Amino acid sequence: MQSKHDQLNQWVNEVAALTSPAQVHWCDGSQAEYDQLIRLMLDCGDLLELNQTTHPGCYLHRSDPQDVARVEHLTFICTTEEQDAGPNNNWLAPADAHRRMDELFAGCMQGRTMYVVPYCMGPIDSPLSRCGVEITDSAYVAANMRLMTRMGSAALRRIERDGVFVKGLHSIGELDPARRFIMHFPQELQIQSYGSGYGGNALLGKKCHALRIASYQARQEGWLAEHMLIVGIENPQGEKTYVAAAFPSACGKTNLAMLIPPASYPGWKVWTVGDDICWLHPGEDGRLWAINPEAGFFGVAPGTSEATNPNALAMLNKDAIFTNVAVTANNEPWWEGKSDELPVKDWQGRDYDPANGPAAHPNSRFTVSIKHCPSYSPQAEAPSGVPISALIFGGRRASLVPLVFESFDWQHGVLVGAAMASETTAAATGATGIVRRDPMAMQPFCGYNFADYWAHWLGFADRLEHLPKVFHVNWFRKDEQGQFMWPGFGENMRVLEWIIQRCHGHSESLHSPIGHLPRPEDINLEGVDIEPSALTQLLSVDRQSWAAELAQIKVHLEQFGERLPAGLMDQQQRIAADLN
Ligand code: SAT
Ligand code: MN
Repeated sequence: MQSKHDQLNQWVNEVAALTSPAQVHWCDGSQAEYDQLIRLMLDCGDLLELNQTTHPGCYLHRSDPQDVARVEHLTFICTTEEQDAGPNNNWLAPADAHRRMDELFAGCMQGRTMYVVPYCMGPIDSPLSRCGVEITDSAYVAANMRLMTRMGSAALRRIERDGVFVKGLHSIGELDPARRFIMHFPQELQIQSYGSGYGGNALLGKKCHALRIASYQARQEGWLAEHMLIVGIENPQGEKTYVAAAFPSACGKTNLAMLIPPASYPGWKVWTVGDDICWLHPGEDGRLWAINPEAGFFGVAPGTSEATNPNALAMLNKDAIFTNVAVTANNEPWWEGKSDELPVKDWQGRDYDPANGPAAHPNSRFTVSIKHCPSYSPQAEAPSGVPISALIFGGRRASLVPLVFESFDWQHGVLVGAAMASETTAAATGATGIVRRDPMAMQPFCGYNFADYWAHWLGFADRLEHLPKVFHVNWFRKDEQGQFMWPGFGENMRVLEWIIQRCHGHSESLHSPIGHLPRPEDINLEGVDIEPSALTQLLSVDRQSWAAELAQIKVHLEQFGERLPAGLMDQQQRIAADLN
């Protein structure tokens, strides 16, 4: 097959000439094709069948043990000018990167099938959506792309109509960490990824396209591509308020996206529009409108349970691909925190032995269509998206950062996002639990210089008549005994309620140098077991520690030198002065 798009055909031919596959398959996105991909992977052992009675259509993939997370040190932004990539990215000159990648790709698909995967990020007929084509030699990637994106014929028709598309070339290569690179060429709308089959490195529609390339495009075109979940929160009167929230990887975005309000919130409901990526566009009405470019979830499995996220558990009983989870004697998927039962095989297929560490890899994942989610919002298909009333930033901070605060205005809100920090997690290779700055949860994903990115954010103040309010939350405060002070999960509804009230202009707050905080009595504690003293602590601002934090924020901002927009340092100085 060929397309009606000459440039696409030509590129596919060039890639085939470079990589020498045994055959080329253009994906149409049909169920029959998906079934065929699954059959193929079952036959070669890339997939294992899970219990088809309790989990019909569910399969397990065990990845190479050296290929289980994103590799930030091997991920590059290749712009002509190094300064355009900024201190926040690894950089290579485009010509050097191409030379290196061409060497790796030469002949790498011999004996393999080359899949041509057209996909659309966003509702297929939304003007806000963008398309791409991923060429890959991995059936696992092709199958996961069908769950994660609008993949196949409809996307190809749109590409033929639009003309433009992002070119993504991927090969698992030898799965050798020493021969692994994830390269982005934003000026060429191109991605090249070699040597990894893992989600964020290999499903190129996700972080590579929908964040790194899209953030670059968004700056040129006047919108934002963000690492945010999107939810609609419905009150008992049936009014829905949409919010988008940015948290680093593996910090609970999926859980918040499908939250079930506690029993003391009758009539409230949370609708899931997206759990990871959000494209924000200024609307003609002066509000900010959001679409979820994805069509599925690539969620962290460990910790997902009936208590923490019943909606997620309910959607994982059919048609899901699990990666690096453990299995029970009954051949069901299992991970730490799921149940008291013990697994029989760990994520590497060994007999389970606690001496080998966790049974499921800490970054084990599930892939499933968003439509399987019980709280799925049909607005996820709305071509114009949903109007956003609040943007929420959050990180994992064991100390210092209050449960919730609100910024004074947009400029302050941008500083709050730019100053975000969080403990590292297993979603990327490297040490976990170390606090690092992760501005807007985009540290691994912004496709250009953060200084320019913040300037772009600040610019929305002049372009939007109705700016969303900006909040910061922290579900992860710990006490002296190392215990979480806030119950989190469904109980986060109590914080969302205050946020919504603030958006609708009817809630009190306390002024502090770092922002508006709720008074303890503004957070509804009915039906939850929290000591009032703990809440007071969660809502307090320790001036001395915050002064030290502001000093660190200054150092963080100074890295960006001349390019840093003045407004951010003004905000830093104002807060630092207020704290004294
Ligand atoms: O691996 S992904 O990048 O797709 C998930 C994440 O780390 O957020
Ligand atoms: Mn993510």
